[in-house]
This record gives sequence, structure tokens and C-alpha cells, in this order.
Amino acid sequence: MMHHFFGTLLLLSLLFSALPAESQQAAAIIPKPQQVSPLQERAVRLNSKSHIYYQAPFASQAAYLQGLIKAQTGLTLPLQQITSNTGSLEGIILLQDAAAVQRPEMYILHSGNKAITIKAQDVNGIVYGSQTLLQLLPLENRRGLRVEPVEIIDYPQYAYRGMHLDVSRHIFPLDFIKKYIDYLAFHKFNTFHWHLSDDQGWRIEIKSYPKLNSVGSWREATLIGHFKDQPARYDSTRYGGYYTQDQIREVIAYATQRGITIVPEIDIPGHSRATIAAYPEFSTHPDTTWNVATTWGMYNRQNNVLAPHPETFQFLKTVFHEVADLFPSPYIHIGGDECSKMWWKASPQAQEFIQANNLKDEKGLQTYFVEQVSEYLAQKNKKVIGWHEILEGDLDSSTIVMNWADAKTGAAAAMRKHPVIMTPGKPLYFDHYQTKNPNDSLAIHGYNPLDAVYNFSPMPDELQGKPEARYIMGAQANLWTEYISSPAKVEYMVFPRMTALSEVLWSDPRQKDFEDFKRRLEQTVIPRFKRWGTAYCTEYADWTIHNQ
Ligand code: TNX
Repeated sequence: MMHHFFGTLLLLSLLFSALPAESQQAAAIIPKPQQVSPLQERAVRLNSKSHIYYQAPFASQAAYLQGLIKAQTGLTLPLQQITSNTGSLEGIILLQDAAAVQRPEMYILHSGNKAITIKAQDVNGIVYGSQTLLQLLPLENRRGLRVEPVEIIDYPQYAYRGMHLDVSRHIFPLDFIKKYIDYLAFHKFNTFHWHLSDDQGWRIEIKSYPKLNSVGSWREATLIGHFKDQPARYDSTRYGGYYTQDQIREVIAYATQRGITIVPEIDIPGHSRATIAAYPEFSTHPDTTWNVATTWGMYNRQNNVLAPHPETFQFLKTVFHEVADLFPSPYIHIGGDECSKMWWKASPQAQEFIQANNLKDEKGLQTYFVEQVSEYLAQKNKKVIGWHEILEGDLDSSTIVMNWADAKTGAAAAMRKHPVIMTPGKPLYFDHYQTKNPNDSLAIHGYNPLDAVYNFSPMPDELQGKPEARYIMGAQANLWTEYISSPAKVEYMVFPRMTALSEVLWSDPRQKDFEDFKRRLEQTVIPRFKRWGTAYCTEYADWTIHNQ
């Protein structure tokens, strides 16, 4: 008896000491799943002969998972399509099961005995189950893998989980755009908001108005340092470029495989300096030659608005139709932010237009632009997203409001029955500082440290318990790139704040715990940043909202 007891003990302790680290991984997943249950089953063993089985709708995601497992562990698992789950398959199985999985984007992962099964009703669910599985696998080359016995039932808290990237102020290589999409997929985001036009450069090929690219995509110089520095200094380097429609199609296909919708933004009627540089006839001074902006912070300082000429509306219709034909997204972002009214006030033509169309004032003219473009996009079955300034006038409530002001402004838009995406400058502008270190790399201003992001709630207090709470679709962090000119700086500014936001958007708010988040960040995510060669802010734990 005694002998038996010690024998068992010895065996057990041997077993435990021999267990690789991944047996503890389910407790360190980011974003934290809704439900994780350890199982009394055998760990699943995988080697180069284990297959990834998949049902036809998930063929592309099976190939994606195969590539991710290879990159992470060196193992290439063969793919095989199946029509149904026979119950005796060994390996990884991707199944469509709308009866078991009742929500969009949800997945159920079961790991035990001979197989790891991921069930979902849609592509996104399979992508997220796959991301979770990767976090259960070791982060090094192995000949064989061992996956702990566990069941994970998981789905997102918010339907809209976005990251934005401004490619006008600085443009980034196509390969980096794909990498950014990979980062989004890892964090279970589902939307990439691509800010493609602004005063400092037009970044999407438009076939019907080629000067947008030959002229509007290039600026003659770029500001050095902060725009408030006196005197202002500029380099003398011609800067620019744009993504061709073929490249954009390539990125869309890449994103689709990863469950990511790309929402393109063409910013009108303000932030349009690159447009009027290419086509001065759309400006309030058709005889002027405008340059593509070389400085930042144009609002109220330089004319960058479209004028309400008939040719301008023809232009908007054609361009937005071209954009709508290119992007499968149900939403197109039309900007609408920071449209200075002073240029319309000073323009006799704009004033006549306001009178002739019975518009109240310049705000009414702004609404007119938004309504016109909404109509062009409705013809292509697209819904419109605009920055919250589009509510300055009266507007049809089907327009989606992207709120970069505070929670109160977001709540007010929801009370007007607009669907709302929360992107408040505090704390979701990732172009703001994340440390108070005087040696930190230049940022625009502000202070949004990691804990401020983690403790953010997309739901405004004003909507607690109100039926209008359902208008809050989710949230997004914005990355404006005035002071961000390289991929490494993009990574530095978003990591690890984007990791914190992923948990805000995905996980159950009742399970939020910043200390536990930091533990999982260190165990699961930081080693991946290192392995991927990704830049990130290493001082994240030293700076909190309290050290002002
Ligand atoms: C305001 S937020 C802007 C951007 C700037 C940003 C800098 C918004 C919709 N417009 O054009 O890049 O501030 O933080």
C-alpha cells in the first residue's frame, strides 16, 4: 500500500515536472475568453502527420491556420477537406455548427484525447478559435506538440472592434499594412479603418480622376519636429505615393481570410487639401494653385474645404462609386471632421448655394454634403460612417457616428438613435503619449498610458440601463501619423495599448483585472512581440494614469 502511494506520488511529480509550459497556457489567453474549463481528458498530441480537417466554407482559414502553426512551431500540418465530423478524426478539426454555436463570431474550442475541434457558425469564429489555439501552442520549433485538455466557449462583448491607421500623413509599405492586419487578427479585432485621404496626401488610386494621384499623392516637403515649434522647419524631400487598386484588392483578400473588414475613409468636405491641389476647380478659389499640405494641424489655418459646385458633386459621386465598387465592406467612412466654416463664410459662391438650397447656414451646407454622399453610397448599398461633427446639423439617424469626443457626446448621438463607434481621444488616441518619460519619442500631445486604455469602457455612463445603450456598436483606437513615419514607430505607439483595447472589446467587463492582464501580457504576448521582432513600449508598467 505504502509502496504504491509513494510510487504514484513519484510518478505524478515526474509527470508534472515533465509537463511543458503550454499546459498552463489556457489561463493566460489574451483577450481573456468568456469561459475556460479544464477537462479530465488526455492532452492532444500533434506531429507532422496530424491533419487540419476543415469543412468547405473554412478552406481559406484552414490554410491560414496551417501557416500560423508553421511560423510558430515549425510544423507543417497537412490539410484535408471533410464533409462532416465522423467522430474518429485525429488532429485539428474546423467545423461549421450553427446549432451548437449560436452567436456570430463565437467559437467553441474542445481540446482532449485525439483531437482539437473548433466549431463556429462563421469565418470570424473560426479565426478567433484558431488564434486561441495558437496561444495554447509553444512558441518555438518542435517535432511534436502537446495541447492541454480544455474547453473554451468564447464570443465578443462588442460587435465593432476596430483599429485605424492614417496613411496620408505618412504612408507605409503594403507588407506592413498586411502585418498590421495580422496584429489585428491576433487580437480578435474585426475592422481595419484605413484613412486614405487627407490634406497631406491622397493614397488610393482613383482611375476616373488621375490627378488625385499624379498631383494629390505628392507633397514637396514635410514639417520637421512638432507643428507648434517656432520657427517651423521643413525638409525639402518630395514625399508620397499611393496604393494601386490591385494592391488594395490584395490587402482586402488578405484581410478577408483573417475575418477583417476594411472600412476605407475618404475625408470630405474638409481635410481636402490634396483634392483641391489636384483639382482647384473644386475649391472656394478655383483660380488658386494649392499645394498638398506640408504642415500638420490645418484646421482654421489653411483652406482645405470643397466648394459646393456642381462639378464637385459629380466628382464626389464618381469617386465614392469607385471606392464602393472596390471595397466589399458594408460601410464607407466619409470623414466629416474638422470642416472649418470660415472658408464657406468668405465665399460668395458658397453663400449663394446656401440660400438657393434653403440651408440654414454653413453647418447646413456640411449636412448637405454628407447627405449627398450618403445618397451616392446608398445606390451602392453602402452605409455611411462619419466623425461626430456630422451631427452639427440635422441628419438622418441611419448614419453611423464615429465619436472622437468624450463619452457624453457619444451618448448624445446614441440618444438621437445613431449607431455609435466610440473612439474618444482620451484614452483611444494612440498618437498621444503613453509615458511621461522626457526622452520618449515625439508624439502629438496628451497622455494615454496602458491602464487608462485597459480601464476604458465603450459604454457611456449616461446610457447605463437605457434602451439606447444598444446603439453603442463598439470602439476603436486611432493612429494619426503626423509624428509616426516608420512601421517600427507605428508598432511602438500601438503596443501594448492595442492589446489592452482588445480585452476591453472582447472580454466580459466583470472579469477585467489589470494586474491579471499584465501577467497574461507578459506570459503570452510580450514573448510574441519578441519572436515577431515587433517594436513595443517596454515601459508600459512604469506609467499609469496616476503619475502625472
Ligand atoms: C484630429 S480626430 C483629426 C486628425 C488629426 C488628429 C491628431 C479627427 C477626426 N481629426 O486629422 O490627425 O486630430 O490627433
